Amino acid sequence: MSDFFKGIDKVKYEGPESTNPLAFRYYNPDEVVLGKPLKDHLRFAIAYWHSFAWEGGDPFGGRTFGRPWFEDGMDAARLKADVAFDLFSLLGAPYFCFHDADVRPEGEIYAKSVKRLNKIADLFEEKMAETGVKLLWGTANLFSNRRFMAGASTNPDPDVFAYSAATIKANMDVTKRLGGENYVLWGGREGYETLLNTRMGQEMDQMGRMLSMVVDYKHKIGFEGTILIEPKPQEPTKHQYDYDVGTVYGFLKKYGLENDVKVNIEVGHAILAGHTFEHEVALAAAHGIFGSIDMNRNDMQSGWDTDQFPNNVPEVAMAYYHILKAGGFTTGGTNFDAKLRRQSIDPEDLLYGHIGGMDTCARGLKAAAAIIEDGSYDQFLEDRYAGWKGAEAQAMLKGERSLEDIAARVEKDDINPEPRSGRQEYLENLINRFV
Ligand code: XUL
Ligand code: CO
Repeated sequence: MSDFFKGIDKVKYEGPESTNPLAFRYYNPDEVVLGKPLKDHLRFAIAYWHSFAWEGGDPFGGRTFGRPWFEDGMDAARLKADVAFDLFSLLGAPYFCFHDADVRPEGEIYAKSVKRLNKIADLFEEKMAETGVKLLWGTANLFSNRRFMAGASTNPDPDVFAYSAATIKANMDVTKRLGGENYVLWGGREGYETLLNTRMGQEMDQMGRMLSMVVDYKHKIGFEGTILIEPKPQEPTKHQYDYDVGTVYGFLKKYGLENDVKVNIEVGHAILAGHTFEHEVALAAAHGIFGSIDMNRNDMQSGWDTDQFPNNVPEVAMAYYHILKAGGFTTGGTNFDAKLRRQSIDPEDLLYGHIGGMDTCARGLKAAAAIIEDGSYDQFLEDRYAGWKGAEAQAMLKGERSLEDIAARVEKDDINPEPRSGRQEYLENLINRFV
């Protein structure tokens, strides 16, 4: 244990009446909901980048956080790992997630970066064995270094494509070695700033090729985790190819990867794409590509990705409802892709952020479970679509009827549909009983 969190004890569940700011009021990891402990439903993960690598800068000013590991070099990286595992343990978070660039200093050449990554992975192996904390997913940072400014797999320079492929390979190797349950690809620079200098079709083919190689390599090394794409419409590039779940699904279909790749859906990215978070979750479930979530919230007044900790129960409850209806997480989980505000400079702020986020998610999940247990919402949907159970409706759906067949029946039976209320306000009130 490092002394960064000196004086702070392991966070415990104390119940809704507790006034202790360093206790959980709703997240009781062992509480059984719908037959499963909360910790196994939620599968919380802490993101290394926001909590340990981010320095508190904004476009108008630099670092605000004072952290003893904010220097270059492997000693600093080791100290950062010590503190990271301290936080995971204090919070009782079962998982963590990282990019290569979060955990090791970059080397002057590729081989050196990989060597350093593997050194830190050795340390992670020890710490994971000691603490029982597991890896939800690993990923490569293919967006911060200036070599990636025009894209990673979508770069006009094939050497950048090659460098990216090599970097992904190294990160998949490390993720497999650490027993990671997923491998994530977020294409921060996979898009363009101006069409004037961009061949979109060619760039998409490059991206399709890279993803196909990732899937081949996964099978080759026997990585049992899930490959996940994380959609986002823009930021940093103006147009990103992985815009949203629907766009990613079309991309996967085009390159024949829809059975090998799923999605990691982030709250703030859904909002940026003009959707609700639950829309993205429900659509992924409908396509059979739901994988995992990056939990956070956006500031509704700003048009960018603010990555704040979630604190709005209704906002997360319906997302967990759709996750539960889809059968819950398998290899996925709830990763806090959330960072402190830049004035929150103290070690305990890292705990407040995560405690609030974990409590919000626990309340959301419990509300979702209560909606399911109550059953009246599900019954409403059942009734609304009940007509489709009829023999003729099934025949239409199964392709056993042509347009002419249907037209003949409509004419013969004098079919004249009577509109029925969609009951939106009734449903909003119904859901409000639980959230
Ligand atoms: C960026 C973002 C990333 C991914 C991993 O908006 O969400 O942190 O989650 O690369
Ligand atoms: Co994310």
